[in-house]
Amino acid sequence: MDAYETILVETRGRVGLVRLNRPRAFNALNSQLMRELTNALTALDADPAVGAIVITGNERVFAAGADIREMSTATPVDMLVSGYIDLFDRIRSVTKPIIAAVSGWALGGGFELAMTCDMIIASESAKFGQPEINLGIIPGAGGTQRLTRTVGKYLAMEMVLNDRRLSAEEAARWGLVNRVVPVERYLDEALTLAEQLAARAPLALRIAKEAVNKALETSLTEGLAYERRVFFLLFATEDQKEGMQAFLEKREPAWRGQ
Ligand code: CO8
Repeated sequence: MDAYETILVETRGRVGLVRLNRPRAFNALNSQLMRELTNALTALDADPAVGAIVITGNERVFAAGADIREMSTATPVDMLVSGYIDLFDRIRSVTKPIIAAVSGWALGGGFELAMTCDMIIASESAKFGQPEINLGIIPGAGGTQRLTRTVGKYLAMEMVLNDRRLSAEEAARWGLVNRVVPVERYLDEALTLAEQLAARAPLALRIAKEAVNKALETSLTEGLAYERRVFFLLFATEDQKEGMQAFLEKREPAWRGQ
């Protein structure tokens, strides 16, 4: 693994675990952290020994957003040339499932990071919000788009325009998180879910992620046609033969990712 200063990276079995680690700045996502995070995710995505990834912070904070200190004097050209927000597209292009394990604050870019992940496990203390309006800006890494697609126009308007924050329970009610668990268990819960995912047929898992994401980006007709094409494609894999044979022979399949 590369040496990182703002994140901690380890593998547990077939799960890659990335911890955001700027506790004194409430894990504010400065450009160094975003670069290190995307480099780590790219490396984990390329590692055949890893099947799924968990991103977490600490019990008190997932991430309190972009680093306001770093951003405060930026010009539009600085923001463009730095490629800072483009790094979110690299996270989005990771092929393996990513779970955000969120405890405490997930604000601004921190909430956007969690929403860029594929599933969210929240601790009872998790709090979600898009407070950018207080700084005279708006969300810039998907907050107006992913949030609205998930919770609909009216709540998104209140959160983005008026800094309405959601408790973990409210987030669960609005379909923003997969489940809420006690603070002592949120990371274990996310790791267990990631282990289950990592044990699944790798190519089907990858295509399943792509297909679900497609649903957010296309019309129903296009999405259904896409699903059918990739469904057919999986019949070219050894894992499809193995999965069905194992079912017929009443044994566990041995996936090869081929
Ligand atoms: N940036 C920089 N430093 C921060 C940030 C931040 N986002 N959040 C907290 N800190 C620092 C504080 O400055 C403070 O540092 P110091 O001790 O040196 O003064 C330390 O963390 C602790 O913060 P507080 O004293 O404020 O702690 P509280 O417990 O009173 O409050 C909060 C915690 C509620 C999290 C509070 O710190 C807060 O409101 N933070 C700002 C949240 C915010 O506005 N986030 C949005 C930022 S803008 C954004 O994300 C735009 C996204 C653009 C694209 C995405 C790119 C990643």
